[in-house]
Amino acid sequence: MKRKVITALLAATMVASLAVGCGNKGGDSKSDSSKSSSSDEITIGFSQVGAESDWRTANSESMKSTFSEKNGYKLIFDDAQQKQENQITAIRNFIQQDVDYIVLAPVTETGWDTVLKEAKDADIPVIIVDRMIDVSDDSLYTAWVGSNFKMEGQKACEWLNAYAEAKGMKEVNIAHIQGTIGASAQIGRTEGFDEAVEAHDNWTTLAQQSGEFTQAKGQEVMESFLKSYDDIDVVICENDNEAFGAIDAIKAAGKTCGPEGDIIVVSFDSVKAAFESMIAGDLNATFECNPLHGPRVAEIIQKLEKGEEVEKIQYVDEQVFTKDNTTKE
Ligand code: GZL
Repeated sequence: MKRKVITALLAATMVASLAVGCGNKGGDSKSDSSKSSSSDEITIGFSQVGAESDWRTANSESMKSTFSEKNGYKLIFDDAQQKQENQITAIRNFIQQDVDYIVLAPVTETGWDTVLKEAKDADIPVIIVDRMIDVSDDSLYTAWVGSNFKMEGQKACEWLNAYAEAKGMKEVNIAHIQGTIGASAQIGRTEGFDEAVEAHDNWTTLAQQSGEFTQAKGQEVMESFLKSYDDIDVVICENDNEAFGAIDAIKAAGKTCGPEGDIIVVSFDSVKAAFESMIAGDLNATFECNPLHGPRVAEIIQKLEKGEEVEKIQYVDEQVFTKDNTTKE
């Protein structure tokens, strides 16, 4: 609890100097100011969305391995099971425990002003990772580390356009399985997709529904799409886990998918299982969403510890993977 120790030391020093200033009334000012910090461990309270996807697991692992005891940190990790109210409770607990920093991976963009004002009033810096927050006062957070989700959506549609043209597809009928509605990853990827559909006269969105970034919901949504439409050419899934569910639904309906199949499958994240799915010939392409935020957040915290300025918005680097470069990657 480094920040707390420093605060206590400052208070002790102030009392000691006052005692000296008013004549030493037997107060042992020396012992107050000579108190060494009991620990220079930095305590981090991390509110994680949940464990809904392979991406999320990798993101949690990155934070846990970075903010380890041997690296000089005490990490208090809270899994909100995809519920904002749990994240708000966790942040309040972190404030009560007077942590040195709060890191928040917000489930959705809105609803954070009140609790982040409480953190600001408690003088605890807040770092946002992954999805963005929409607050009235951006001084409520010190920095954000994450992906450019709209660019991910644009990259996916640029790839699809080139692929469809190369295959000589006259019409491109698309089923769209979105992520958790209101999450920046869903907002950005959907924006990139919707703009691409607008720009291509031969593209049609047959259906659009949230698969909540999970495999089970992705399969359920694809099953309903397949019951309603028999002319689906492409399914765009806003994360790999939804795509795994959609692939299961396509096969259960007696159809095929992937580069040699009836339906083109496109997704986001690029988790390990997505590479395996591309090698198996089921998934056509996955657009990377880099989950390794731990080192970037640690860099920010170390700068803040030294009183240095930090960039407010920090994008992570990302690529696109298809069967052609899967084996190497
Ligand atoms: C993206 C992240 C999304 C992933 C999903 O940064 O918020 O949430 O794409 C995860 O796998 O559930």
